[in-house]
Amino acid sequence: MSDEFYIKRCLELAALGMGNVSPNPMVGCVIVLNDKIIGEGYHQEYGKAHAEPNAVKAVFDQFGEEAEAMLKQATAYVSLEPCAHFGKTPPCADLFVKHQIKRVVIGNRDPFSSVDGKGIEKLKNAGIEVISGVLDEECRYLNRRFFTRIQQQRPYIILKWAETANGYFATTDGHQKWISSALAKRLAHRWRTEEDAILIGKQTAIMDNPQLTAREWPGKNPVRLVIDKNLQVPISNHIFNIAAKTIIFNEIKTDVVGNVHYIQMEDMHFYFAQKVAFQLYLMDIQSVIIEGGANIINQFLSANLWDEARIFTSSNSWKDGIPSPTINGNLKEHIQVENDKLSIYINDINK
Ligand code: AOF
Ligand code: ZN
Repeated sequence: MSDEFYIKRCLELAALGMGNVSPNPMVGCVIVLNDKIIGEGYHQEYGKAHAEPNAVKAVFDQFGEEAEAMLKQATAYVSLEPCAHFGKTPPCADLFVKHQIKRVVIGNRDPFSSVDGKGIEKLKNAGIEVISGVLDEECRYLNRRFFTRIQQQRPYIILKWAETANGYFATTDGHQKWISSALAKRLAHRWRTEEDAILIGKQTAIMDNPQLTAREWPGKNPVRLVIDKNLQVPISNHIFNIAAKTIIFNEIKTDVVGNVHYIQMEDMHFYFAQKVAFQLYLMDIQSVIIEGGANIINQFLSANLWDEARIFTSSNSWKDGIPSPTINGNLKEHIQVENDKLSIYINDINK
């Protein structure tokens, strides 16, 4: 099988870590001898073992004493450059050197400054044959959140909204009948499990009283972020319940009350989107899905601070309403989700 074939397998394994490894990247590793996979591993949880030690362990678990000799003849495939630093775990490049792996094939070079080529260098210095850049684009796409944080000092930003067939913006309040075809709602909840945080404005928090949890999909709830300059959202609203951590960006106070964190910001209206994005970066929030309202979404759009837009369009038309935001990106996918059409746009200008 080709190098691409095994890197693809690494990507499948890596994706199993989705939702559990942020702000680390998702990484998969496959160890191959004589065109047979002898061990597989992936980075399963933030702070725990990286993909490579898990794969090496799998070889030892299966082959016991023979493993050592097998590794000396094997190729290790990794979707991201093996790390070179002592972080929460020892360097993965050292592990390959220790076992004298014959050849290492890599997807992306790791842009993280403690690694960034140093892992490859360690391997090469030890006489290991190294190939990198295999399926570079696919690997990068899987870790687009990680790359955005490291290279742009901001989280990966996904805009999500629903609109009517004739272009009116629909929130999830009283009008939610049409957008929440059961499947669209489950999909939206799945998306929530995949991101670190979910963001809404005061208006949406007050009018819709949403929970912002991922009730209809197994996985973790994102951190709830609410923009509420003057602290006007009533404390009885769902966003203050204990289902998830909540952060309120405001101009009044910095404080922690149970699971609710208040973060004071100055002059929020100036460079609003930039300030919020940078604050999230400082808090190690690597990705955010913005679910409204139109005003918040328009601010991120006009600052060109967005990476993906996921838009449900219903088959219904309204007589009037708030015009939905206009999007200037590349259409990546068009999917029919029951009665709704889902369009996914990618912002190529930021790449
Ligand atoms: C790898 N294999 O599976 C992953 C890597 O804090 P630590 O020790 O977990 O290190 C985190 C950094 O290591 C992270 O920013 C990224 O550069 C790299 N992640 N490297 O060799 C892996 N997850
Ligand atoms: Zn590592």
